[in-house]
Order: sequence, then structure tokens, then C-alpha cells
Amino acid sequence: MGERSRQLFEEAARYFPGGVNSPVRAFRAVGGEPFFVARAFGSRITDVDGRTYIDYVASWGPMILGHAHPRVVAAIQKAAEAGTSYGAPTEMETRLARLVQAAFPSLERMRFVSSGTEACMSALRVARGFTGRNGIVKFEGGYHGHVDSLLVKAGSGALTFGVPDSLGVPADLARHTLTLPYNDLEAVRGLFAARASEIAAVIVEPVAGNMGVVPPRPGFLEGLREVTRRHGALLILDEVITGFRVARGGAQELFGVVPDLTCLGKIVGGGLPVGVYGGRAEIMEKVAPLGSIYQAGTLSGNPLAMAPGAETLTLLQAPAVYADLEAKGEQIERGLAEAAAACRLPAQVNRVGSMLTAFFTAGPVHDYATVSRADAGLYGSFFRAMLDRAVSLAPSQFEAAFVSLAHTAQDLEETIAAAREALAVAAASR
Ligand code: KE4
Repeated sequence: MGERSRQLFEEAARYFPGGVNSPVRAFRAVGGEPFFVARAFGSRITDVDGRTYIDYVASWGPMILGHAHPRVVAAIQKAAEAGTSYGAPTEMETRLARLVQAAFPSLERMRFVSSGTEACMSALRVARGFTGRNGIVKFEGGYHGHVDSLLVKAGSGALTFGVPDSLGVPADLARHTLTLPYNDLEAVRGLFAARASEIAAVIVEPVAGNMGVVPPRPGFLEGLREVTRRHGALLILDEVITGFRVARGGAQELFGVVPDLTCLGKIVGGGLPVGVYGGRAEIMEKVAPLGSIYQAGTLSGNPLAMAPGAETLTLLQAPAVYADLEAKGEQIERGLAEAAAACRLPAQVNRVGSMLTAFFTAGPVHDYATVSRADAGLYGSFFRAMLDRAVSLAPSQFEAAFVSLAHTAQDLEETIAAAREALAVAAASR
């Protein structure tokens, strides 16, 4: 970590808890202190001490085109010249909605909000308002933003109440949330058999990204669709990460599962603050001002966020985009797996498209319990050794790495070469 970053981190701690505006950025899961960013372009990010890294954090997903794409920057500049916020409708909102619906036909009606958290919070309220039920089912290791109802961990047993996973979440609220093991369809069926009449919705990351990348088992999503439909509960796909990432139409296109509600974020704003929730018109028409479910926002549909979002989604319509991302993701996955094997390090690389995680564990990783067996300390050694070799990975074993369209063949080769050395360093640190 350079001297200027160290100084800035010290000063930031006088303003922000942990010196950061989002906890994972503080590097506490991997050791060391964060570098402060000066600028970024394409696949590279440069810190305030002038060091440049190949970036796989990608702002936690949004930067699928790479940083500071000229057409995205131009769209922001053009929008800003006309004003930055009106609190009144604009054509740009409709333009972005048209692009979202072209990729996600299940969003018959939608609302723009300012974050993925706000999208998920609103979707829960709509599900509860539409069904008249209070129960919510989520999965261990699933993260849907800092929504009170979703900062809940599993109770003592799968059929018992949830308990808060954060101070400040009332037990009275947490008890409405039931948390089950990801990929465990039998547990879902068992819960519905016992408590279907209480359950408003199941919310799931269709490809888990917040415990590291964990793909759905074949039939898991289809099973959730069947059991929720059978019992009059809603299926909410939280595609804040997977939307426009694993396919243009997200996981619902990739796996062919049509939810009742979808949450989007990250890529849809092109790096500006945008969240989306939406779904069947019959459900969304219960939202104010048409219906009695309230949701609102000062900067919802902000023109400065709509413009880069629309430009990003337009650029993602190019025909070879997802084949290119798949090929790059596969190359990184193979390189990491081969490098770990060469060091005789137990590693499992989970990948869907251009999102991937290398878990330092021997067995397959398919849920929170198997994720928890990964050696987070070894990941920390690997992370720091990669940073020393100018490659910036997620500062947590339980996050995803993202490849962008801006990553070149040379970037990937340099990354894999760095990984071979970094894994040897990590192996030696065991
Ligand atoms: P935001 O409120 O951070 O825009 O979105 C919340 C959210 C909702 N759903 C999913 C599947 C998400 O992954 C997220 C946010 N993701 C985290 C990291 N994976 C954002 C990074 C951070 O918290 O600093």
C-alpha cells in the first residue's frame, strides 16, 4: 500500500466507520489496507500512488464494459449539460425501461430506484402487499442489500423463525424471514408443506455471488418456480449481479425460469446509482399511485443515471458480447485451476460466464456450508500476493471476480502468470 493511500485512509477514518463507505472495501477480510483510487480506464485501475492494477472487482459488477468507456462518459456529460435532476418524468427513463424490458420480458412493469438494496426492499414490500402474507424465504449466504428483513440468518432449525444477522434488526421482524440452505429444494418443499399459507415470497440469487460464486444445481430454480406457484407465493429473482452479466437477459434467460418479480442493479446503471424492481403487471399495478403499496424516491429515474445505463445496455446488444465474456471467463478459470494444481493447493473454481470465484477447498462448493470450508486465510495470502503483482481481486473469499469486455488477451495472460507466482507464495505461507 502506497504512502498517499495510507495518509488518505488515516484521514478517512475520521469521517467514515472503518474509513470506508461500504464495509468490504476496508480489506478487513484479507488483511492490509485499501489503496485509494485516482482513476480507472478499461480493465485497469490506478491508485493515488500511481500504481496500476488489472481490475477484477469492476465496482462489484457494474463495469462490464470496462472503466470510463468513452460512449458511457459522453452520455453522462451530455445528460449533465441538460441538468442533473428534475424530480419530474423524462423520456430517458422510458428509453432505459424499453432496453431493460427487451432483455427481461418478465418485467411487464418496473420502477427505477437508486440501489440494489432499494430494489430488493421494494420487491419484498410488493410481495407482502400483493399476497397479504408476511413470511419471506431466503437462503444462507444470500445477500440482497442491507434490507432489515433480509439481514437474517437461519434460526436453530429450518422450520423455525429467523434471527437477526445485524444489530438493529428487530427480532419481531426477523421472525418473518426463514433462511434455508441454498440448492436444497427438499428443505424448501418441507417448509412450504408446513407453512405455505404464511409465505409471501422466496427471494434468491439465481447464481449466488455473495458467498462467492455458487451456481444453482440443475432443477433448483425450476423447483422454486413450481413450489411457489403451487402455493400462491411469489418468486423473486435477485439479479442485481446476474442481470446483463451471465446473459443479456440474466439468469432467467440462461436457466429459462420466469419469476414473478426481478431485482436489478449494478450493470443497469452503467456505474451510476440505479436499481430496478419489476415483474408481472398484475402485481406491479398494486404500487402507488395506482395501488396501495407505497414506494418513492427523490432521485428515482435520475437522468444522469439513466443515460449511462441506456448506453451500456445498448453496447451490450452487440452480437458477440456474451460469447466473448464466456471465453475470457473460461480462460481465467482454467488458468487459476491449473496454477493451483501446479502448487498442489486444494482449489475449486466456480464460474458462470464472466463471474467466478476460486475457493481454497478440496471438495465441490454448492452451498454456504461447503463455502465455509474454504480457507479464507489462504485466500487472503493469495489476494495480497496478487495485489503485489498488480492484479486487483475482490478483498474477500466470499465475493466474485468479474471479467469485462475491456480485459485483453494480454491482461488475462499477465493475470494467470501472476496467479502462478501468487499461489506459490500462498502455498509457502501455509
Ligand atoms: P446495492 O444496494 O449495494 O446497490 O445492492 C445490494 C445487492 C443486492 N443484491 C445482490 C445480489 C447484491 O450482490 C447486492 C450488492 N452486492 C455487494 C457485493 N457483492 C455490493 C458491494 C458492497 O456491499 O460494498
